[in-house]
Amino acid sequence: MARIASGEMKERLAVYFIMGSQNSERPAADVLKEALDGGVTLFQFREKGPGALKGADKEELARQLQHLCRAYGVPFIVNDDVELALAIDADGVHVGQDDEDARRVREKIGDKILGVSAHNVEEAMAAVEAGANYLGVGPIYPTSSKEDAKEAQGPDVLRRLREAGITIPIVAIGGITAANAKTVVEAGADGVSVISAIASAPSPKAAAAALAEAVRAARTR
Ligand code: 3NM
Repeated sequence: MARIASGEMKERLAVYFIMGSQNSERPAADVLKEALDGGVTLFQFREKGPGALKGADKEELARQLQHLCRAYGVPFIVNDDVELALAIDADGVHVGQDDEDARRVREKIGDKILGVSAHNVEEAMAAVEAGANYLGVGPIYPTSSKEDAKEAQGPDVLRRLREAGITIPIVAIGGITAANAKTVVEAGADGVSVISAIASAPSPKAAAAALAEAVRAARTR
């Protein structure tokens, strides 16, 4: 796989859905299928927190969700598990600041997509140096989907990163909904990353479509 071009990455980040089995009472594959029907452009398998699957069960669910993503032509990213990503030939890996070092991950995954969580200019610059294809920046708004989330930063953090000269693709995360998606894209994000706005929605399909429309409208302004 050739390393993804920045422009293509920005397009792919429009509606970035993140989910693990712990994020919905419903089967993860059902939720993901509906979300893909609604227009999700990138997916991250994040099997983390209380009740998360491990070992063979985790790999089995990963393969099932990856199969779905492939059917829709949507890249499949694995959160913080390089071995799993390599075992199933995922399209990429996402790591946070407390996970495996981004530079080491880049060495292991070659040209696969590398996403890194960054909370400030210093972390963002280090991630770019390490070879990140995109940055996940958050939490922008309060979130209840991540136990150890930092304090919400507001959309201004996106503006600060852009003003500091960070040009690589950025996806905003944390408490994002169709109602505030426009604000974060206008502040400098290329797209939005969500768990609950889709996984907890009565209709994941309608929720994904609403997010896609909000991002599209904000981008063309
Ligand atoms: N990472 P929701 S916030 C997985 O700030 C994750 O890095 C965050 O879930 C960060 O869309 C978060 O339900 C949870 O708020 C996002």
